[in-house]
Amino acid sequence: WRQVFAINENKFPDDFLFGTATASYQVEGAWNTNGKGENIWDRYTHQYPDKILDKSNGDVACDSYNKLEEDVRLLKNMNVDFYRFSVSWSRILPKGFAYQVNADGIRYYNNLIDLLISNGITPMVTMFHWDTPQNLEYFGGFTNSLIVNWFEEYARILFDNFGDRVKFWITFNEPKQTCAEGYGIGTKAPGYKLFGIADYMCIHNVLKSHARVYHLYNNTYKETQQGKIGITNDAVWSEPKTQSVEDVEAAERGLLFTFGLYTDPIYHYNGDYPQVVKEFVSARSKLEGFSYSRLPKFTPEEITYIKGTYDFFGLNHYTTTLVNNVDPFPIGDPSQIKDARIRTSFSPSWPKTASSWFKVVPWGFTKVLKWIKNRYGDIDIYVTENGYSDHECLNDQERINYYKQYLSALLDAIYDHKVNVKGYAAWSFLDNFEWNDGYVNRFGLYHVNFSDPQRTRTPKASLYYFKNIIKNRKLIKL
Ligand code: GBH
Repeated sequence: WRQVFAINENKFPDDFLFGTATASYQVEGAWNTNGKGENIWDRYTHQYPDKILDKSNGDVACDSYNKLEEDVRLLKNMNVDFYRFSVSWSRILPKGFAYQVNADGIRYYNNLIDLLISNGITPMVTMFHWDTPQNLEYFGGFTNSLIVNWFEEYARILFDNFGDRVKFWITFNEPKQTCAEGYGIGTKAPGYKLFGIADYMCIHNVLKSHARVYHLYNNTYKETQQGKIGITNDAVWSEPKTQSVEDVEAAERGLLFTFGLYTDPIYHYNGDYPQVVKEFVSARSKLEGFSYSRLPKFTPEEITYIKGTYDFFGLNHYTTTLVNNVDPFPIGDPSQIKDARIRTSFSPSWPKTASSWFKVVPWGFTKVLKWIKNRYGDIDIYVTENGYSDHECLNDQERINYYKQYLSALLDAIYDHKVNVKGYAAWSFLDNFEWNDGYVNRFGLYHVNFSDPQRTRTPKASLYYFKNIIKNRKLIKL
């Protein structure tokens, strides 16, 4: 017999990149000035303020639109290698369509990109972080398959204007939220509730849109612009609640429904949705009286077209749930949870955060990274978001503790399991508009005072901690 020791290495690889991330609606503000058009988050927060914990919105947010020089100075002060931000589609195309380009939007992102580069910071640009132009939503948004063309037109404008300097593109941030929360359970904009139906329509079109833009870049821009393009998905690690065969299978199925549904068509060597997802949705649809599966089918050509459309794997990771198997739910309204036949819960022993969905489970991070490598092979992974939520506070020792534990778990994945993690972005650079949680729950390394018209930024204790890790390229492990 022999005991296996973890390697316990504490240094990040020499070429490892550190960054921090934000998203347009959460930080920019300037929602209706200088030519920007309305998007679905403008509409949703104005129409249903009650859906936001403090009835707030992103009208001003961190006012990053007007504080570009200051923000880049703060980023420079952090020593980050890259800054991940998203472009507001309706700031570039106020009507959603390409017939009207807002010159001020182009100017704004040009300035941001130039300023980052002149400060030695690499821009990593997300094309879409949930803020669909309202005009497109009138016609179904991501449930309309024509969005594949609309998104391609938008992407072309981004490549034409910014691709000479942007070498790192992410088409979509977390399609799961756009689809399952936007059109399924309806807790995010546009707030429609047709779970198990519209969410599947949406993911079908997101995947096609992503693939279209990957091919556009690959065929038309890559040779001259020499960048990388991918997509970011978020994984909640699914841990079996018990070691019973049923629960072990349910946990794997849970991961395939909440993550593999979005990632298999792109990264799996067979392409297409996971087999178990296709089977469970189809069987349940039949029981409900559908003559076809609620999960749309890809043609063989589409499977091939979508498969392999990545230069890297973008991963957002925050937390873990316990998953157990459940008997078939009684027939009623369809839902993805009923399709999956799972129930999720948290262990009472897991430390809480300010967000109800979020407990601290560092080992889940190692497991999810291992799972990706096992299922999809040795792909370069960029962690495009990871971070901790608390309430307003400057001496944020719990956030420091979170980063220490999760970055340790990441090093374990690199050294103990040879997972190719190439970079890591802390969420978030600034306290910002945290969607349904408004300004109540905070993720920032810099505190932002939202009652101050200046939106003053102040470093938190965690900023100094993170900055030190970047400087030393190593971690004092627990
Ligand atoms: C990320 O999503 C987002 O990309 C980012 O914009 C956001 O600020 C950050 O997380 C922090 O939330 O309340 O039970 O309906 C992370 C994944 C999954 C977080 C679903 C919130 C809501 C679950 N998210 N979730 S619930």
